[in-house]
Amino acid sequence: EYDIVRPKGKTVSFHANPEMEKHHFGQTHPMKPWRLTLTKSLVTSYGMTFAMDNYTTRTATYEELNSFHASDYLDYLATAPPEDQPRDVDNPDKEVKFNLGGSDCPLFHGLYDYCSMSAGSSLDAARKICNQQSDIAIAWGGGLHHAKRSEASGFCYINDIVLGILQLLRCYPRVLYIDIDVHHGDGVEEAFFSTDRVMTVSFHKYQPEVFFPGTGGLDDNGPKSEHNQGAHHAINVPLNDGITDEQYGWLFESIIGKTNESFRPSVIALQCGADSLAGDRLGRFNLQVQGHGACVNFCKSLGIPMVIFGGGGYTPRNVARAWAYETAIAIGCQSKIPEVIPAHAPWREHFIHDTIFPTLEQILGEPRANRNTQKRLQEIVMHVHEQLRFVGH
Ligand code: V1S
Ligand code: CA
Ligand code: ZN
Repeated sequence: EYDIVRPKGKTVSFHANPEMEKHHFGQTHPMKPWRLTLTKSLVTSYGMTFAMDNYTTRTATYEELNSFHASDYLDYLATAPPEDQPRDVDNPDKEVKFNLGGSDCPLFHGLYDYCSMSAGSSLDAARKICNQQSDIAIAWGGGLHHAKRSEASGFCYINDIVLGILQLLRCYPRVLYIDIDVHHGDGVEEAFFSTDRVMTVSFHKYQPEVFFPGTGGLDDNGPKSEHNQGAHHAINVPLNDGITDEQYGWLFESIIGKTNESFRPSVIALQCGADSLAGDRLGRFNLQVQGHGACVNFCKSLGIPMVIFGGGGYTPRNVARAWAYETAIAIGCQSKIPEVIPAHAPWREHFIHDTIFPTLEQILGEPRANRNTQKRLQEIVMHVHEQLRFVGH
């Protein structure tokens, strides 16, 4: 019976920890960890769990987090009092130094556990790829691409992607990092800025001073010195509001196809932030579930082992739709999933918001005006292809 659902060859593993989903950033904060519960509920309702290896992940250890993050930062993260408790009079400057406790990165209850679970799922996924027990390993609870060595940023405290890639580098010579979150993957780019073993490619909305984090211009391609091994190994694809599935798909295939030929990665790390979907609370793009999923499908078609991470995504029902659809792509059953979300799906009422017959591939949100001209997109592809002339193995 398994053979009907599970296509030949590919083993997919799904890494999650239901405890992570119970944490709260605060009532008005856009990041809602329960979107992971909603995602898992759809995945289960469609019967996809039977076609994957499912793991409840452990928390990452202090030593594992320490392979990227500084000890003083981790120590403070582990002991900082939650916001509603008396302030730490001994450490007045630390919250400022580490960017903890503001509105973007609040000190909520159980923060350290939440971070260790997110990192644990990404590390477990990377290890399954390393020991070749999995061809595609999925960690929707990861993808927190803004965290720095000693600083929280943009809802991210621990950079689980950097930890996962460091793990992959122990077993594979070259890692291609691809980031389709609407924000620039600055933390991952910075961590691997000086190495030619990791190539980072981020697609994002770019409008410095207006849109977070303000970095990731077309000309930011790694260290300027040719003597630095990381030169030309950062690719940035700065976009404007309202990009469509068609334009994004063309860009993605032109850029990732060529990057794959030049860099010849041994493994792919794909951050699938769902805030690039239409109707996102923070995002500005017009991507539909199909267009977002097409990026996953294209990466899968390259036939290289892959770790898939989550990331941003602030309209929970759409995040769950996209990540359930992309789980189906990983398994290879996207054309077999029934159109209407199963009536028995727990949380189905969240999807009734759109229509009484909700589907995964719903038209999402009101479209925004498209500010991306074909001429500009062609210029971007030309620039990237020029960069890739310097990259070769
Ligand atoms: N855009 C945006 C945005 N919205 C918020 C926010 C809103 C309400 C709250 F209660 C708390 C925060 N913060 C921001 C951005 C950060 C976006 C992070 C995206 C993360 C990711 O999807 O890439 C990966 C998980 N922060 C800012 O724009 C910074 C400010 C400059 C303006 C907003 N204020 C609240 C903080 C400072
Ligand atoms: Ca991005
Ligand atoms: Zn984002």
